[in-house]
Amino acid sequence: MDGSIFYYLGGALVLAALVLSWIGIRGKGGFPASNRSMAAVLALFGLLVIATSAYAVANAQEEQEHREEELAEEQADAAQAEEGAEETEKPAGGEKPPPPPAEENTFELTSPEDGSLVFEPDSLQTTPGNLTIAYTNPSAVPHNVAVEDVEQQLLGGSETITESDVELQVELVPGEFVFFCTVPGHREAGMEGTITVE
Ligand SMILES: [Cu+2]
Repeated sequence: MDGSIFYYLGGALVLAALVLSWIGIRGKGGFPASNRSMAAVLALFGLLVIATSAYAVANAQEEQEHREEELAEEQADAAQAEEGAEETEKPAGGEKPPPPPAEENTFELTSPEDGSLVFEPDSLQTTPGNLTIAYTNPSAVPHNVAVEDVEQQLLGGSETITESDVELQVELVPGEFVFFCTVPGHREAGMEGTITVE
């Protein structure tokens, strides 16, 4: 229902009261002028009051209904939110969540086919845990890969290969490490790189 009708009726009521007061104050011909006009004025007031009250009541009822609808909606929303929360909680309630990133990192490492004494890439940034170095040597020049820490303690080394690949696994803690080729002269020629573990 249009609430503005209520305001119009209210306004009309106020206006009528003001006009009557004004007529009364002017006092021309006495007030009320006659019984008939008195009855008409009273009837007009009564009509306005009744109409205003009726609209007020109707409005109130409508607002009540509206509020109930809103309340129902809110409750539905709340129920949905609770369901959502339950769903997100479920995995935690059941099996233990998987441990944080398996820390099973793989480092793909190669050397040039022409036998150049370099590793590609020559640096790696990784996280603590097990690191698999998958080394491919496509050249006929024998290479291997070994890893040592900053105190030159060897963590591990692969076999020496030509035209094939090999894997080396090392367990890394946070810090700096160096990977290199142990074939005499190769490391000195530049076959080494760094591993940063954070
Ligand atoms: Cu080498």
